[in-house]
Amino acid sequence: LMARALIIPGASVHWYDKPDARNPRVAIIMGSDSDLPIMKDAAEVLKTFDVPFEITIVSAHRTPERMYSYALSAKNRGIHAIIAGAGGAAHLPGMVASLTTLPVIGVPVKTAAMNGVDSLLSIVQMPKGVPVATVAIGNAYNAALLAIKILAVEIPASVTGELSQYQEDMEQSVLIKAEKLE
Ligand code: RP5
Repeated sequence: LMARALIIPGASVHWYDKPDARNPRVAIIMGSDSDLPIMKDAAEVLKTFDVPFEITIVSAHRTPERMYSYALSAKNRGIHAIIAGAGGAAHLPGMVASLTTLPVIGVPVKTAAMNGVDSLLSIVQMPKGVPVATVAIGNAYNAALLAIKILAVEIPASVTGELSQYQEDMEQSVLIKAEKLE
């Protein structure tokens, strides 16, 4: 059962390079469709940088077998990094990390009960030996940027170039604000 349901129409696959046109490089997964309003930020960033990705729902608790097969097959399918978002007892990123050698970036999704602190602690407090790179609560945006940085180690300079430009633009926007205050 290796369904790859794509839940954002038109955002399923984006490519930066013709030979890789059919190969998503980043996987965005989440425990529930209720995580989508947060996780779509990651999809938007990947689209902006023209990085091919897939996005779907994989629940550690509700679809454990799907999580298993998804995590075990991700590397062979050409995925380079997995962004996993979950809320509450957020076991998806850690469980996926335990099943693959790919880097996993965890996104703690904000919850009603504890504002996402439960999600953050569930994701960040991994045991020694099973790392998950955890971003701030709700910051799927940063998860995608980190995934792009991982990819940029070995993919065409076009993406690396765009990253440098992104960082320069960010610096300039702060410097302009600082100048206005002086
Ligand atoms: C987690 O439980 C999901 O990642 C989601 O953040 C949370 C609530 O899920 P729903 O009850 O909205 O499906 O597994």
